[in-house]
Amino acid sequence: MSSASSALTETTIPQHLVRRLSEHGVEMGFGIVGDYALRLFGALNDAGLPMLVTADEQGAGFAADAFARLRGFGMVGCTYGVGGLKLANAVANAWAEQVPLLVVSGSPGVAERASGAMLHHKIKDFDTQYRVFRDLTVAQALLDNPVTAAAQIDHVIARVLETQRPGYLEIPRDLIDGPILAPAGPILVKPQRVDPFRLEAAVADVMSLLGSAKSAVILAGAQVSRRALGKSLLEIANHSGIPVATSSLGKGVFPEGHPLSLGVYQGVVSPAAVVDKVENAEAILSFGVLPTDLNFGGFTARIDPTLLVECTDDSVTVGLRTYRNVPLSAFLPALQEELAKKPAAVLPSSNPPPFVSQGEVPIHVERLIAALTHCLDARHGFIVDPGDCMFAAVELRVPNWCLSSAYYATMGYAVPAALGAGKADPGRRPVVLVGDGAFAMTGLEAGWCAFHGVHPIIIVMDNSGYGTQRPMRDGPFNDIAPMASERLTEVFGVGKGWLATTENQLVAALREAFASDTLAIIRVQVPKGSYSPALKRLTDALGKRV
Ligand SMILES: Cc1ncc(C[n+]2csc(CCOP(=O)(O)OP(=O)(O)O)c2C)c(N)n1
Ligand SMILES: [Mg+2]
Repeated sequence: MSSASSALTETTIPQHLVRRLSEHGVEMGFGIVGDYALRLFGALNDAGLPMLVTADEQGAGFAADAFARLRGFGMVGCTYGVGGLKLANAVANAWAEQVPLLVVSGSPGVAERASGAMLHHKIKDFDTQYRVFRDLTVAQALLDNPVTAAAQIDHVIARVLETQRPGYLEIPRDLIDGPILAPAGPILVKPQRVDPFRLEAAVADVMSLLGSAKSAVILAGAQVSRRALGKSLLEIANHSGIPVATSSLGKGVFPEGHPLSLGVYQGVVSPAAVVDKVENAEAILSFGVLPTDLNFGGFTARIDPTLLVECTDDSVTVGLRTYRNVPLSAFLPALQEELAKKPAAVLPSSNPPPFVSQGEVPIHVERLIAALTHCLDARHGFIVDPGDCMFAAVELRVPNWCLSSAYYATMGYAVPAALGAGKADPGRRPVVLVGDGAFAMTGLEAGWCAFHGVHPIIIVMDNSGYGTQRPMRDGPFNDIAPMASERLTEVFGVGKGWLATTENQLVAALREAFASDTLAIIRVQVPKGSYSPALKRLTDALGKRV
């Protein structure tokens, strides 16, 4: 049983769902309607949960995913079959990257199913979509019984929040308006298991390691933000003076303008100075880093396991000793408390060098990154798409949150994510860095952002195709149809676009776009064959392996 109280109130499935979502900070969903979902979307809207339409279901999924990354929970809705399966890739991304995203699909009514008729959008049988989502989500329910519907909703939401993985609800359209009984109290989300004795021992072990090590470094990962531990991390760094690198997926969990920030550590992908600092430290505190190939630069990271403290969602391992049932969520605050007993460190100061245009010269990838770094401040959040943009962003300092599909690496995440991010954190304007190939996939969602009052700055890095693939194996399959993406603002009838082919044009476009408050699309043409230093380092190291 996932509910705290046995008192019951009469409600409906959509009303109960809206109540549960609002209890967990979700006041809107994203999605595309259809006849199996019309009553559902209507009832959700009537109950106070607007469903924001996007150009495509995958875009709705990415928008809801970004909302969930920033708010701790998000919801996407769809119609049956044609809508649900288009969402599958976005939900796969949420599973892989541990995002608490709830999928709610309308579906044929219970009575319609009983007839076995060949209804539109049906695939093999009525449960095909359910079976697909069973593989992509942590908990699922077909709400075909009003007696159990509320308990099923509560169970799925509790599992999503406990595990930080997506969940799935399917609602037959003939059960939308009928009465159900639901518990009056809140959902019981099981706290993570913590062994207090092992927690104390793990903290003591790490304190003793830090006492003897001449140098230490923190590696922070996405789990820090999934478990809302950013403040604890900041306090630990501020007080101890230990420098912080993040993983690629964790970029932004520590402010990169902070004097202790080393930026991203990603094996050979990172600049040599960062690699030296991390790999030569005498103690490496890894907080919630998922051990993925991309996080570790194609597994080129060289970390001595005997110097590593690895803190995960359920254990702490110090060298060769593992403390089970010591989750990161308990360990970080406990370590923070222990460190606070020691005198505070004096922090160094950091000033990134200014960017000065070299005139009417072509723009190379690293110069784009240097120029962009200077535009970002506390008013912005950053979203980056896979491809060379993501590798290049290793050298970019983000002052706040950063969102990306940095493990599952699905192209086309960034533009639709701007909608969800802009809604989840209306105080910050999303700045998107995306490749021309990825923009071709989901760039139309930029118009939907503006339609819903979100006005990102979108920088399309146009390197004439699938640049990331070229150094590994080039061919006509890496060439794509050219697109004047900056002119889309004319098509949308909102915002402004720029084409920048020289550094002077880039500086002018960035200045105007950051000063404006409408949708901005800057297409930055870089010479074909211009790659980020990070991608060069990776392909040099891995070229023969791909
Ligand atoms: C949905 C999806 N399809 C295919 C890929 C494989 N892939 C990885 S990078 C890449 C090229 C990306 O092109 P672009 O967005 O222009 O960025 P660039 O590599 O040029 O920097 C491709 C096709 C992927 N990651 N995601
Ligand atoms: Mg490209």
